[in-house]
Amino acid sequence: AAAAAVGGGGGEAVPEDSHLIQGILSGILAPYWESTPTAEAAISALEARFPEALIGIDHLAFRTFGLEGLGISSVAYLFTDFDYTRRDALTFPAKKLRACWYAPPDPELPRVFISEIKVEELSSAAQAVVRKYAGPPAAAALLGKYGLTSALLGVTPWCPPSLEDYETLARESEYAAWVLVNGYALNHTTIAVHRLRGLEGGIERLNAFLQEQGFTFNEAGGLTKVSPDGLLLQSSTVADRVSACFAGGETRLVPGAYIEFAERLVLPEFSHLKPDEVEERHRRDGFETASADRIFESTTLAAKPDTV
Ligand code: OOG
Ligand code: NI
Repeated sequence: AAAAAVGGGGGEAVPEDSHLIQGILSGILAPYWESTPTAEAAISALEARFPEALIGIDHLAFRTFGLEGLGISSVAYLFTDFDYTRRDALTFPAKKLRACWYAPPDPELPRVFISEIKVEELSSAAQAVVRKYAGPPAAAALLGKYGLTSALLGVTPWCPPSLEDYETLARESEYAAWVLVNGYALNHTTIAVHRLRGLEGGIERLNAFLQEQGFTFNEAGGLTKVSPDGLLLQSSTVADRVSACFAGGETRLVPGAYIEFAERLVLPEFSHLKPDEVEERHRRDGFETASADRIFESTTLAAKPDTV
């Protein structure tokens, strides 16, 4: 499917020096399209509705355990190696999370949002579960080093957990439980709504279109999350539930990945530009903590049986 494309917007050719990172990202996306039917279906619906549009990815997001060797840096190195720039740090005290986003070296590549759970702030029972699968520091460093390789292969770097351990984590942090069963799998991909040629009415119209098609959105904090400056608008589906195999041979449906939509409006200083003069750099960049806080709940909502 065209959904395999990683591409940014604009429809320009992919620069030569992006070839390898584009290939790696396509590889990381492959298991995501495979295990997230809602994402694949949303892309298909958009392609059918906007046949002339080149569907671009605004950002990709990963989740990690914030332990030495396994945290944000165990994903970030791939991007900084390919000239991404580390940008703002965001914190989510109630969820015990921190995150950082990385800007691409050219607008054809997606931004990257990487978060980690502050393991040392969890209860001792939950910490013991995380440390059991991460192993002692040297082992954890090895798992972290090959974390993205495991993402390419569609496996977790650690052994399948026991159902009991999974439930211990899930009771305390849905995020931690998500990382335990999903590992370095892509958490979500985000469609750049502002690049959808032919869309009138922006993200609100897009949400309505997808809701009419039967897609279920994360309505925590409202259907569309709007930044205080009014220039970054985001929405997301409730995560798909995926079948996870546990150490004792049990299988359960657990929250997997989801798809997000982001519309970046033109910054006031560039409002004089004609629509065809507007480039990605003229639009609101970055992320918004309050919105992100609710977008994290796209997987939490999938953990509730009544949303199946
Ligand atoms: C990340 C949630 C935040 C955004 O764009 O602000 C986010 C996650 O669920 O891991 O995606
Ligand atoms: Ni996101």
